[in-house]
Amino acid sequence: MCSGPAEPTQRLFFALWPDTGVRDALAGFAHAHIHKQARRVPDANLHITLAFPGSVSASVRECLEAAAAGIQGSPFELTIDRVGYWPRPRILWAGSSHPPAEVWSLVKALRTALLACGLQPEPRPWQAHVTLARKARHALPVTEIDPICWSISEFCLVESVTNPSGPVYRIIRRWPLEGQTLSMG
Ligand code: 2AM
Repeated sequence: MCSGPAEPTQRLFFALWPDTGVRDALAGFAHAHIHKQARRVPDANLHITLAFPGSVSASVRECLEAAAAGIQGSPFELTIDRVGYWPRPRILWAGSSHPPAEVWSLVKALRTALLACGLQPEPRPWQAHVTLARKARHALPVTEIDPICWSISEFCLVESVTNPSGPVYRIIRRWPLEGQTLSMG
């Protein structure tokens, strides 16, 4: 049996995108502390991934967008106060020692959205991190950093396009966290 032409797909992920102040603080730390041998993530690409659908068709994207639009959440603050190193992927990252309950709820809701759209969420437990550099040879000498306070009032769906010069991320939709509460009675 012949198969038809492959359906076009987009590589997508849900993320928290930093505002200019947070991005500059993260980039400032990375520029000051990360050796040039490591491949620093371009400033414009810094983010926290919440869930990773990967390559999906237009109909799955529609399903994900509809599910995301139904997620209710309140704005919250996330403090970036630590850095770490994962030796296997050779990644240097910045993260939060105490991710607030709201971000866990958001991640859980997005995992449910992925499942509802027929996708398998990442089996590894989610870790609140911003990848700062790849191909890093070793950890940084510090594990704590001056806290960067990140006020979060939306999450977004991002497309990742791999160019010869590296990945380019494009925010394709944003959903506000409006703090809606159900009225009782
Ligand atoms: P990383 O920063 O930890 O590498 C775009 O590729 C974003 O999606 C990156 O932030 C990347 O996380 C994340 N990502 C890539 N592949 C992934 C996977 N298989 N599971 C979860 N997140 C992934």
